[in-house]
Amino acid sequence: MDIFFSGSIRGGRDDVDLYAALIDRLEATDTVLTEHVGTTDIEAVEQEGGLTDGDIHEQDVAWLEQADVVVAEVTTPSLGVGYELGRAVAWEKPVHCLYRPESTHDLSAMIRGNDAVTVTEYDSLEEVEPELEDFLERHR
Ligand code: 6K6
Repeated sequence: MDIFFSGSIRGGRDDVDLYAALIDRLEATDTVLTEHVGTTDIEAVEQEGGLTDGDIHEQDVAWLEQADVVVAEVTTPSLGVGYELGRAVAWEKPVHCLYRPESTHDLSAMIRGNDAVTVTEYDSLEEVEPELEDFLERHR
């Protein structure tokens, strides 16, 4: 199954290690189309890659369209993540958002209030794994 993993890039990289761990977990059983979201030195990769913002948008929307499901870590607020989630919902893709309530960021009502989105609150990867597995199995 193809998974679009969504996580903050220009919105802030505080959670990059967690994104990498979540992507590793998802890749144990499935294909993550957006592995770069968990890359620590993404700014350097971004500069070396020479991609324009237009290229990035075009590629990500194509991967989003290809994906069977979307998993998003939404604790660090990001315009790009919000945009991707809106498009995924419009395409009726299954969307699972992961949010850590201990954070200083409140989750947007546009995510928590959306019946088309599953939101799981958690503190650690170990805690969220069973719900993530259940979500993947339900949409396989
Ligand atoms: C090239 C190689 C590594 O990084 C790059 C360039 N940057 C991006 N590459 C791919 N996807 C990106 C890039 N910047 C943002 N995104 C997409 O937007 C990802 O799918 C993320 O889920 C989301 C993050 O949005 P912002 O607003 O936090 O940047």
